[in-house]
Amino acid sequence: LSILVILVSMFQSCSEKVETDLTKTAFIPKPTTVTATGDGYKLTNASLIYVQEGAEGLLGTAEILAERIEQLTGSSVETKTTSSPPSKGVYISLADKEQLNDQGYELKISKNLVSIKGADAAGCFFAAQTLLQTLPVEADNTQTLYIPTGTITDSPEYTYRGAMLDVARHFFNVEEVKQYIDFLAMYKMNVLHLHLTDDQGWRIEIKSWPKLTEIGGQTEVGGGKGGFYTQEQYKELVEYAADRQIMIVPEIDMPGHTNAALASYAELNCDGKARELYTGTEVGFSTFCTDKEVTYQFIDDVIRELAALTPGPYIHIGGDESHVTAHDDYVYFVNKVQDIVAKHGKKIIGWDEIANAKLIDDVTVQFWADVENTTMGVEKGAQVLMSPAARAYLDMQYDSTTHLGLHWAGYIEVDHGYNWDPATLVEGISKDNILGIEAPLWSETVTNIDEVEFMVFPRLPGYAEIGWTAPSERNWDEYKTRLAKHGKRFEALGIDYYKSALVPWE
Ligand code: TNX
Repeated sequence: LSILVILVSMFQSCSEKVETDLTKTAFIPKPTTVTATGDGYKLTNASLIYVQEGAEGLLGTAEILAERIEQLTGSSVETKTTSSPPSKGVYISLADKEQLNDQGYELKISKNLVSIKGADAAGCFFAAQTLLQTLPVEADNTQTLYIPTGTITDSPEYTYRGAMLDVARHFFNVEEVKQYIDFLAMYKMNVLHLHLTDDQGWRIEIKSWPKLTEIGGQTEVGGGKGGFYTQEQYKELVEYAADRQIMIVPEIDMPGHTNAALASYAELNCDGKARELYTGTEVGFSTFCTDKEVTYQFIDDVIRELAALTPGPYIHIGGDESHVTAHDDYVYFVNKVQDIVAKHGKKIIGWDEIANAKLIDDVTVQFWADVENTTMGVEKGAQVLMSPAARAYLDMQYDSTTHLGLHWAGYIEVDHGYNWDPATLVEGISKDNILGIEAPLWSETVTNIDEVEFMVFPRLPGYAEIGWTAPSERNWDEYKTRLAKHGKRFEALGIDYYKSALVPWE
């Protein structure tokens, strides 16, 4: 009998995957500190996830965590509030004020208890994402899963860590945008910038100007049928994102990139004639009429309705590539639009060209191409959002063989996308000037979520790490070994990624 017991226990220890060194986990973004204590927390003990009483706002995080653990273990996980810290299970609570940096957390995994302490709700959610990265990507229900014990303390380098999705050139529906939000959430990104309007399409319902979507929403690049979000659908996206600690920054691009609006309403054109819908990929040929009063009535209505749908502080006014707007008209226009946005209680973000205008307080200039514009913006008191096209554009091809994407700003292999520091990239722009980082995905060549995945993965985790982890803690040779371990994660999630030869995929 004792031989049988020994055999059975040997068999069990083989089938149980016991990794007890927390420092071996391939976290992306890399946390500030990780200390291992060499033991294992049995995941099936996570049958209860507790949330500190009075902090019910954390229940959403508990539920997202519970769902994932249920998928892995096959057994159900209950979430509930408690007035005192439990001795077993998972416990999510808020740290005392000033104990942790904003969005920061402490994650303590001991033999019986996993404790998440966040500086705020965002910190708790990010800690849960870290915890999820300690779990295997797939498991069959017979396995006993252990989480290596230890402590992680963590907080981000930049408060704003985002990605943009261009839903104007090609339309992406609510389900697809939710998938994009999930991608950001996995890597602790906290902003989704939606490029809602362009020459090829107007994608957000504006009740006071219904033809924007009735006409302007009806097509896309290549002549497909386009689409738009009703205000109800848009609210659903805002909420889905907020549950994952992501704010949506909506963009109405103007005065250029406006053909879809100019096709919908004749009066927005200087000659009073409606334009034809446009399904090509040229840029810089359209402009609102900057000296007509109706233009500003229109913008006031659009911004009013959009501000009402936007709990976050920002509205993006575009402002790029207005090649057919005279310089003085452009400056006059951007000045007026800033006042309209401010009147509706929102702060302004615009592409770096807007630095040519006067710039009111609290404006953020999004650096994409022009250093001179950007430094002029800083001199005028603006903050900078770093989206250098040659480093951070998700629509740039990886190399000359990439079947999607563009290369006007160069090729961006995975190492090139990762290997830069926002605070030292541009002379005259330092960390104090920088709000954060954003990786834009323009969609002239990208038509569906599989193609989105191919352009976004595996570069997105790198941009997330640039935004989160101090530059002194980052280097490509070490990063690529962690990224390599995420390939299986992508596969398990059905993500179609670019298998860069520079990454030693496992
Ligand atoms: C430039 S980046 C644009 C977009 C294009 C993109 C393609 C910027 C502010 N404007 O209109 O989609 O290049 O890479």
